[in-house]
Amino acid sequence: CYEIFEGRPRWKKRALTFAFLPQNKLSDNYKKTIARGFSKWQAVTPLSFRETGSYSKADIKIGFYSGEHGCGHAFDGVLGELAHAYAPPFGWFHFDNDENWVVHQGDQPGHNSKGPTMLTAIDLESVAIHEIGHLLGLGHSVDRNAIMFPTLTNGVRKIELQKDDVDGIQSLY
Ligand code: TQI
Ligand code: ZN
Repeated sequence: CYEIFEGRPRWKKRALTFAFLPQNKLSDNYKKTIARGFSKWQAVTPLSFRETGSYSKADIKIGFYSGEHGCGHAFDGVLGELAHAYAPPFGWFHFDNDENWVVHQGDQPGHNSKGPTMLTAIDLESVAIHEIGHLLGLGHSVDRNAIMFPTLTNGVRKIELQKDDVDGIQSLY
């Protein structure tokens, strides 16, 4: 079953904006993949998500960082922590830049920024959808199939919201 954060934090408005850290200069593939994650949650809630070019004004700020990056929670290099996101109303959405991120285009895994195929590939879309759940106020689920389950099976993409995720988010919004 799903869990919501203590105190039931949630967004008080329905139209939310997100923006990518300009210095990251992310490719369109990365941006589209993360945007697709937002649209999955948008489809099952009254919330709407729109990309804005104004990073400073965006409700949700998305960035890729290595190690210490000023949010009080350092990244740890390859594997371990992959990403983290804060409960409402923070909107901090951080990815560990040291991971071997993989973006799928259609059925094919796209190439990644790090090159060597020895590194464990981490599916950007799977992680993004999970983190957006946190951004919206969901904690972890004990339902193994749920997007909000706290483990990703190696190499398995998990990009469809399950009933448990939908029940969880609909209890909040
Ligand atoms: N990052 C952790 C996570 O998002 C951070 C975290 C730990 C956390 N405990 C939390 C966030 C409690 C909110 C509330 O779960 S992670 C997965 C997994 C991670 C893990 O990098 O370990 C995914 C990020 F385990 F589900 F696969 C994304 Cl999908
Ligand atoms: Zn999590």
